[in-house]
Amino acid sequence: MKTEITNIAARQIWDSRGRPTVEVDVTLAGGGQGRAAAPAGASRGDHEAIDLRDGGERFGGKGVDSAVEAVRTILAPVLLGADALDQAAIDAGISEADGTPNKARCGGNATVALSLAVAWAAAAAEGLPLWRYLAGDRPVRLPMPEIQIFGGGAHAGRRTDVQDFMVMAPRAGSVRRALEITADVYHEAGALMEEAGLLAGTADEGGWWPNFDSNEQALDMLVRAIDRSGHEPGEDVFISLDIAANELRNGDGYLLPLDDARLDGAAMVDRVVDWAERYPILSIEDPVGQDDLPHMAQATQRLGASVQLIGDDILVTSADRVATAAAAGACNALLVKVNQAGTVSEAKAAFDAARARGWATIVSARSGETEDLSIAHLATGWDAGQIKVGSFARSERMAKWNELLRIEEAMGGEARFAGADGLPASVAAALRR
Ligand code: 2PG
Ligand code: MG
Repeated sequence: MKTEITNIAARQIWDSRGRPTVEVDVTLAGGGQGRAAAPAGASRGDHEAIDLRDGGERFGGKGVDSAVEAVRTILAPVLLGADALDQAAIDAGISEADGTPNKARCGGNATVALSLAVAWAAAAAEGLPLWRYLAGDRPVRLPMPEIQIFGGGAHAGRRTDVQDFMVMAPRAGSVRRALEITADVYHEAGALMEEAGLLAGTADEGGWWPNFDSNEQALDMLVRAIDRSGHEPGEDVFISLDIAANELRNGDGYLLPLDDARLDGAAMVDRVVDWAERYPILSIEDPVGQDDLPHMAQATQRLGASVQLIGDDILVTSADRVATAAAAGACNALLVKVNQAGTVSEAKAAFDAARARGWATIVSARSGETEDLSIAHLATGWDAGQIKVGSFARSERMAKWNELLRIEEAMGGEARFAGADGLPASVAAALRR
């Protein structure tokens, strides 16, 4: 059998923050090869798969020798001889060999790199790009990018309480055009901040590291940057926020030091609704903490007709948590991070659970990344509709944007940009009105 796994190699490489991470190579009998590397989050939910780190003094405790060893001694023996085309069986084998609910034994960093490497090898054996292999015969769309302009929260020394200030261009018509528009806004925002003496460098995902005095100052400056770049805020370009409120939890409420505010859940929802009413905001991620379903439901009820409400830390790419949130009326979109689930199949199950409920789906990078291109292919091949990679600088980010350009080019006349159709149906309809 050409697609039988004959060799699995694992090694430590370095991620975009200069931290160790796991890379895996998979080789098949027919010569097909696949490679993938694990990303790493900084703002993490407690319910996501756990990365195995060595601890101790070396590399701040972040060494991955134990995770690399887990691939070699626990996971590889189970997968050698298996058929790479059967991703479901591969991932079931990985989960079984790990034996914990959150990949604590082998590490989500080990399992995700292996699971993705198998998918790449299978696609190579079929002579297909990964996105096409994943799509099969179904027509798929290019995802609409969500791109960070200012970084904050855990990605920029908590200089703003809100973690990601991003833009979306649902009417761009193509990835190519969406990236051109983003380039205009990104550079204009940098120039504006420099003029105002507020520019302090770039944050973990390549966005501008700001010296703002309030969260609203960031929103004001973003609107000005869109405007000055020659695009119309609320028409061509919209704002998307990742509040990452899990990081703001304080007792049973939320602390926003920049705004000198301590808010209970209801007041946090009020604050976000107020921003959505006063700024051209199309999407909000994690406005409350990972277990605050009641307030996520409130936010969804109040804003969901015209704003996308994404669950990240609250859903952690889990089909079960999607079901629970949906039953509570919380969220209308799922952020999909394969390493939160630990394997491609578990992430796909969460993705399918979200789509079955009419939700939108956004395939996402982590704040710690490598040159790995998997998410550009997953977002396209699964027809996710949206993708989030971080900002418009640093090659671990640009590698994904550039890969989408190549995919768009390869699709030729058949290329279709998801645009507004990638949003929840109510939000897309509101945009069309
Ligand atoms: C998020 C991600 C990406 P991290 O919160 O959505 O921005 O951050 O990878 O640090 O969890
Ligand atoms: Mg998030």
